[in-house]
Formats: sequence, C-alpha cells, structure tokens
Amino acid sequence: MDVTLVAVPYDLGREGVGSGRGPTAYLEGGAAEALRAGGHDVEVVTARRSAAFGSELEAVLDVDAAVAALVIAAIADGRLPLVLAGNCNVTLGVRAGLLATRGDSDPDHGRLATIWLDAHGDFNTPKTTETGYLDGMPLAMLTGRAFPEAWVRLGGKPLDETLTLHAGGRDLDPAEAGAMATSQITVVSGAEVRERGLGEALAPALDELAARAVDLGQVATGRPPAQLHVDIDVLDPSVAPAVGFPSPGGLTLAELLAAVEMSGARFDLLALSLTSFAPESAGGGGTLDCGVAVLTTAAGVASGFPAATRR
Ligand SMILES: [Mn+2]
Repeated sequence: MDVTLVAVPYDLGREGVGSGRGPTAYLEGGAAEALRAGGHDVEVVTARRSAAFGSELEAVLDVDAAVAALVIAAIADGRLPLVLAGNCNVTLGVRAGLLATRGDSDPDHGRLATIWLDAHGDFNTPKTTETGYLDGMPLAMLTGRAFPEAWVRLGGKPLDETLTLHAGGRDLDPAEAGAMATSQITVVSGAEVRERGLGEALAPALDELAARAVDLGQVATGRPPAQLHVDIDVLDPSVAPAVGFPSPGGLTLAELLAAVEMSGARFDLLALSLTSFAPESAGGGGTLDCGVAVLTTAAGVASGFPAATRR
C-alpha cells in the first residue's frame, strides 16, 4: 500500500504546543520506518495554517482546509492518508477531503461512514459544554450539530448520524451523554466493552453500520467506505498515559488493534486520523508505540492483507 503520512502539528490551531507536538514525535519516533518495514511506500507531508492565528475556531478550520487539500492530493495519487494530528477536530478536514474526491453525484458520497474511537464523546455543543473547550465538540461539528458553518468553510456536508459509530467512550459530560443517547449515533460504550468483551460489543454494531451504509448506496457492491478516527486516549491510561485527558477503564492495545481490524473487515477504510498524543507527558514512549501500532494495523487492513499473514 502507498501511504501518505499527513502531519498536523497543531493543538486547536496553535503550532507545536501540547498535543500539537504529537505528530512530530511520531515521525521522530519511527512511524514512517515502521510502515516501510511493513512493506508500505511512505511519503510524509505537513499541513500548515495559511493565516495568522485569529479565533480558535477560525484557526482550526484553516488547519482543516489544509488537511483536506493534502487528503485530496493523497487520494489522487492512489495513496492512503494516515493523518497524525494534535486533536480531533482535524477529522473534519479529513472528511472534507474525502468528500471532495468523490463528488455530489457519487452514491458513495452519501454513505461515507465514520467510526470514532475515543474515551470522550467529543459531542458537546456550545449549549451543552461545561468548559467551552472546542475539541470537546468535533463529532458534533462533524454531524452538523455544532458550528454548522464549518461545512460552508470546508465544503462538503455533515455526516449522517445513522452512519456514525462511537466506541470506547467513558468520560462524557451529562448533557453531552444525553444528547448522544438520543441521537441516531450507534454507541458502544467503554463499559459495554468491559462487560461483554470487545468482539461481542463491537461486531454487531459494526455489522449494522455497514448494512446501513450499503443500503444508502444505489449500488450495493463491495464494502462501503468509511473513515476511521482513533483518539489514542481510547486506550486505558495504564497503556497510553501521554494524553491530555486520560480516563480510566479504557481499551487494551490488543482490543484497539482488533477494533481497527474489525472495521477494516467490514469497510473500505479510506483514511485514518490518529490524535491526542501529548509526547511531553509521562509515559510518552509507550503511548508512541501504541500509536505506531495503530498506523501499521490500519495500513495493513486497508491493504486487504489478512491479519494472520502480516508481519
Ligand atoms: Mn477526542
């Protein structure tokens, strides 16, 4: 598989601070080399904000527009975009890029599903947030509930909630949790994973999501397309502690890699966004290794190699 690593060294539009250092740390820690060792051709590009920092929202969307352009270029070259980002808002830019490569008349345009693995809901809106923290809202932005003007700025359109799966969540604000529970998003909570095991909890939810995506396409051939979002804080802090908002009760690394493989078995994975690694926090090295394992696993399943034959 030809892979483009898209580095997005920003934390809410601010360059090289906090989790904005994560992408560079992955690259300096051997992410490209690990992918090459797996047989992939790797190019590395970096997203850059085009204008001076104004408001946080404008800076985020500026970065997302740059990400979209790099995703479009990667897809045009037949490459898989693996996006390393400080925070989760970057997934809007990935979606905008993917949609732009397809065009409004393509039936796949409407059935691009999103699988979102995250300790947090990321589903706050300006009305439900208790802190105003913008990166508590990216899934709500993706689905058009928060700052719908983002889709005017980026092009494309919001994600259909029925094509959205959120898994591994365990740290949601009360109003945010209520909004997610009454939404049409398929939710597999971290508690469900703990109680039932990952396979039992996630497989039927992924099956349903894939069936809905196929139904929405006019031609139900092949696997439906999806973008995969992995906030590395979906892992338990005992495994990946170097994140901004660690939350206990998370996945093991084996469970996360299995979730990536289960997603790849049911969907044509078009892009990955990997977020929230804060390398200067304690435990940075172990967290880095986890993220690199996510990258190599995602590239492997997107290549269609069965897990058993990958090295
Ligand atoms: Mn997140």
